[in-house]
Parts: sequence; C-alpha cells; structure tokens
Amino acid sequence: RSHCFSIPAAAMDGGSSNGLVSFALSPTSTASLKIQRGDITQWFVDGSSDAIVNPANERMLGGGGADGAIHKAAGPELRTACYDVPEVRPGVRCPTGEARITPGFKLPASHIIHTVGPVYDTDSNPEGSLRSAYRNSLRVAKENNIQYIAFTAISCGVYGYPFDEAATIAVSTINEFANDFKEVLSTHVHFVLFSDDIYNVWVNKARELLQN
Ligand code: AR6
Repeated sequence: RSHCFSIPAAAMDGGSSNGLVSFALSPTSTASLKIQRGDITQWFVDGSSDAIVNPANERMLGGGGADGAIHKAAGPELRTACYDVPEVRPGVRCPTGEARITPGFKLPASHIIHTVGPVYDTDSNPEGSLRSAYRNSLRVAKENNIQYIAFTAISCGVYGYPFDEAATIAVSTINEFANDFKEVLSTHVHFVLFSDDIYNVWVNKARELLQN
C-alpha cells in the first residue's frame, strides 16, 4: 500500500524539532495527514488558502484554551465577525458538532473554521458529536476551497474527552472523509498539537489506523 510514514531529516535532529510526521490518506486521493507539535495560532501554509480549526463553544464569542489564544492572536475583529454569525437559537451561533467559517484577520492563516466539540461528561452521544465536528469542519473547508486545514485535539482540553478515544475518532473520521471524496478531496489535513502526551497518542493512532 502507498501509506507512507516518514520522519523528515529535520525532525530527527532533535532540538527545536516540531516532530512532523506524514501519512497518506486514501491511496486514490492526493490528500495527506500530517501531525506535528506546536501552537496552532502560528500555523499557516505560505501562498495557499488555509484554515485553522478553532475548538470553540456554542456562543462563538471566545473563551479559554485554544479558543482564547486564537481570539487574542486574530485581534478584536474576530469577535465582531463571530458576533455577526446568526444565532440559531438564543445564545447559540454554532450548535455542537457543526462548523462556521470566518476570516483569520491578524492570524497568519487566512481563515478560521469554528467548530464545537462535545463536553465529554454531559453530551448524550459524545462520539457522534466529535465525529460531526471533524466532518463538518472538513465539509466547510471543502466548500470554501481550503487547500490546507489544521486541527487541534478538539474537546481534549476543557471539554474533557479521553485522548485515546478522541484520537481514534479524529483519525478515522478524516480517513473516511478522504475516502468518500476520493477524486475531489485535495485538502491537506494537519494536526498541530500543544502537548507531547497528545502528540504521542495521535502519532501512534495514525500508525495503527492508516498503516496497513
Ligand atoms: N495551539 C494548539 N493547541 C492548543 C493551544 C494552541 N495555542 N491551546 C490549547 N491547545 P481546548 P476543548 C490544545 O480546551 O476541550 C474554550 O474555553 C489543548 O491543550 O482549547 O474543545 C472554548 O471556548 C487541547 O489539547 O478545547 C470552549 O468553551 C486542545 O487544544 C472550550 O474551551 C483543545 O483544548 C472548548 O474545549
């Protein structure tokens, strides 16, 4: 099979390496899955239509974790743009499992796709909701001709999703999406992960699920 796993030379030098590893998705699509350590607010792909995915909440007006860091880095125009996203019911601009897009404003990435993962302990179907959050983010990326998209580990911070279960859903959902859109999916998918713990879980899960 064409699934490849490679550690670029720079990643083996140690020091400031971001540990970038790359996997092929569907053998018939050109899409790839890359996993690295890092701060998602700094991520971009030069000269492309790119988007980072914000693990937001249903109000979409900012918060802690990655959401807080993204709002801080994007600047106050982001809050205004989010405020203008229509409410689907009072206080809810993006229901759990759905996704919305805004410009990136002061971020290096050109767009932000806001999605809302499940609160692990209170969602009635956390697996379904997390799957929807990834799938709808990819769908919005595709509809907007985004060539490169970067995710964090949605729901793995404040929302308390166990890392191993979340990694299984993240990797398998992205792979399924690539298979569903074989000939058309040309969106390259990145994970930019803050902690070594989560990075290791994600790399091991991608090896397990994508290399056979
Ligand atoms: N770059 C990459 N990853 C990050 C960064 C960063 N700058 N900052 C945090 N992470 P979380 P959730 C990682 O809590 O669980 C907010 O208040 C973090 O280590 O950001 O979906 C929202 O407003 C973790 O692995 O998102 C919501 O109310 C991952 O990003 C709520 O938190 C996700 O953690 C959403 O909670």
